[in-house]
Amino acid sequence: MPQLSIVLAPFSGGQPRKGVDLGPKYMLKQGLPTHLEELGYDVEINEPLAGLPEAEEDDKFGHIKNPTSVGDATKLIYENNLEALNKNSFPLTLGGDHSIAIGTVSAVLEKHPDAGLLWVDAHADINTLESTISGNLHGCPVSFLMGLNENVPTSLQWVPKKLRPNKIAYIGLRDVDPGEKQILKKLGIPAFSMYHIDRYGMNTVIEMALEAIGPGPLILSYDVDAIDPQYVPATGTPVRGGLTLREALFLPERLAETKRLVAMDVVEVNPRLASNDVHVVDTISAGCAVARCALGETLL
Ligand code: EXY
Ligand code: MN
Ligand code: MN
Ligand code: MN
Repeated sequence: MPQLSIVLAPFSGGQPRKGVDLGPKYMLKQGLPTHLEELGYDVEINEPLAGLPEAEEDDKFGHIKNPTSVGDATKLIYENNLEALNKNSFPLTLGGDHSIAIGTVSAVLEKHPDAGLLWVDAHADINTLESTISGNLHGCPVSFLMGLNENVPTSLQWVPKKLRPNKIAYIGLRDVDPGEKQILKKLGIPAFSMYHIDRYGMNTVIEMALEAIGPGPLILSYDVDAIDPQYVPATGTPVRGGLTLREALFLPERLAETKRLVAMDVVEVNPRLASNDVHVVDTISAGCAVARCALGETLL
């Protein structure tokens, strides 16, 4: 029986809005563990952040917010993901904000140095400590994974920096900061925006993204704000003009078919930002469906 570790990452310190830490609890309550068992997995639930104190508001590194708690939380998530991978279990990490991918992606690259990363998001999350205007670390995880920062706060110095620019591809981008555009261009990082999805269709975009990162195991880091806010309203940085629900689910369905996925994250679900119960249900259902599709659920 394939093993699956659901790694709970109720962490909100990478951005300012409370409630993104409730994501894992809501996704569990929707029945995700049972649904994954029904798909044939032997499921365990890990809570690496249990006991981690809440971020102190005055923790700053220049204008960068909460570097200590982001460093501490991501290290615990890294260790837990690596433990799962080492016992041949698939880590499905439920966020939390997207800063947690510093931990998950680092763990996979430790275990599988040849792994490629698909970053599904409205945002590129590749700001450096210099380029970030907001100072929110959920906008910066990729720069840490690639080692693009010179003066790294002590708490984040553990990050191995193993991600190469030719082993990541973005899908779904539509809100990229000018500084981030420069970095993407300079490093030649394959990035497929909503324009490319309209132009070529999701199926072809997936083929192009896989071609760009080459062979090897795959990590899927899925920010639910890639999906249009009409389907996923309860998220911290919604941007209109996103993926339809079918495009959003076809992507993980297609990746499951490749049998190359070794880990995934579902992040930025924030039930507290819903203006009514329907918004909560829509958002949580979409997040859970993304996970189930990546893990082999099919329509027929
Ligand atoms: N680029 C903006 C920033 O760096 O603050 C917005 C980032 C939003 C990040 C969300 C998680 O994808
Ligand atoms: Mn993101
Ligand atoms: Mn390998
Ligand atoms: Mn995003």
